[in-house]
Amino acid sequence: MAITFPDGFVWGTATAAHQVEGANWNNDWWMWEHNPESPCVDVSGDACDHFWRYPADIALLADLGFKAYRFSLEWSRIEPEPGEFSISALDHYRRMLASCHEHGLLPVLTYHHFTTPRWAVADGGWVNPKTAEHLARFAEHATKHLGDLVGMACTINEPNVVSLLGYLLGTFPPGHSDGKEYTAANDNLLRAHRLTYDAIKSGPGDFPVGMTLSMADFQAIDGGEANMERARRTMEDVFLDAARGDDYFGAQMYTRIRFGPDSPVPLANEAGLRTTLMGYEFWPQSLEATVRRAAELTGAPIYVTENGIGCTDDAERIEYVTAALEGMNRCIEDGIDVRGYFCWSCLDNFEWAEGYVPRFGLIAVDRQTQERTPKPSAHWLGQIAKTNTLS
Ligand code: GCO
Repeated sequence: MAITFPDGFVWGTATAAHQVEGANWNNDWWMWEHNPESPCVDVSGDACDHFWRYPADIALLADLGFKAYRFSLEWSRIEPEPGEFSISALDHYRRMLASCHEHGLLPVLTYHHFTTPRWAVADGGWVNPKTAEHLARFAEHATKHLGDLVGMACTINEPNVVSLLGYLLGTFPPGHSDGKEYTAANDNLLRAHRLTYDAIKSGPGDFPVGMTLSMADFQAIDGGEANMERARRTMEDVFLDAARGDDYFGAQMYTRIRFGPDSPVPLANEAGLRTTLMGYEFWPQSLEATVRRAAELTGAPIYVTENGIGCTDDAERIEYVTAALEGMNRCIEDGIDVRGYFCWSCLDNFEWAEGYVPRFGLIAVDRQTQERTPKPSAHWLGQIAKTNTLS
C-alpha cells in the first residue's frame, strides 16, 4: 500500500563539514585522529573533498529529487584564532547556500557539528563555560554574513554525544572519562544552545532554529527501569526540556539501547541480534519510538534531521529506511507534527572514530579518485522525495 506524506514535507540528506570537506586541520578532531592514543582507525585526510566538489554534489542531490540539504559550518575555518574571522571562509559557505537555492534545495545549516577549533579546546573546550560564549559569538558573526540565505538552522548537533563520548566514554576528543567533566560539559552545551539560538535569532533572515539530539529507543528488561530512566534523563531528557519553545526539534536515531537491572550502563548486544557496521542493533523501530517521545517532551514540530544505516549491502539501507518511514507515517497519522526526513548521509564519509569503514552514504565515493556513484537507495529515496510517496 502506498503512503503519501503531508504536503510540503521536506526530504533531504545530511552531512557534516569535518566528515566530508577534507583538510580540516585546525580543529580538535584532526588532532584526535592523529593522536596514537585515540581509538580512531583512520585520519579524515581529504575526506570527500566536498569543500571543492560541493557544486557537483549539490547538483546531483537536486537531480536525484531531494528538496533539502543539511550541512555544517566548520568553525575552525571561519574563526581560525579567537575573534579573528575569515571573510573568505564565510564567503565559501555563502556560495554553498546560494548553490542550494539555485538547485531548489532548502539549505539547513548546522553551526556546530562535533568539531571545535584548536584554540577553544586549548582553553578548556566544553568544560570551560566560556566556550558557550565563544560559540555564540561565532554564530552571531556567521549569521550576519549568511542569515539572509539560511533556510533552517541547527545550533549544535547532538550536544549529548559531544559530552558523553568526549568526557565520559573517552572515544571522542578530548578522550576523557570523568563524571564531573561530563556533567560540566552537558551544562555548558545546554547553555551554549540557548546563547547560540539567541545569537542566530538576532541576525538577518527569518528561519526556524532548533537543536538536534541523538536519541535511541531506550528499553528496560527484567526490571532495568530505574537504570534506564537514570541514563535517559542525562542523555536525552535534559536536552528535550531545554528545547521547549524552540521553533522545531531535530531528532536523530539509529538504534535501540537496553538496560538490565544490575548495570547502570546499556547491555551489550546479545549474540543473535542483527547488527550494523557500527555495531548497533538493526532497529529501524527507533524512529517511531523517539519521534513520539521528542514530540511529547518538547511540544515542538519535529524534523528527523538524521536517520540511516552504515552497511555495505545497499538493499539493507532500503529495508531499514522503509521500516523507519512506515513508523514515521504512524506518528503523522496519530497527529504528530513531523515535517521532514533527512537521511544520513548524502555521501560515504568519515565516520569519526570508525573512519571510512561504515558506509552511511546514499552515494558511494571512490577513495582514490573521489568519483561519486549514486547507489540504488539514492534513486529510490530521491523518487520518494519527488513524489512525496512511499510505495
Ligand atoms: C552523529 C552525527 C553524524 C554521524 C552519524 C552516524 O549523529 O553521530 O551527527 O556525524 O556520522 O550519526 O553515526
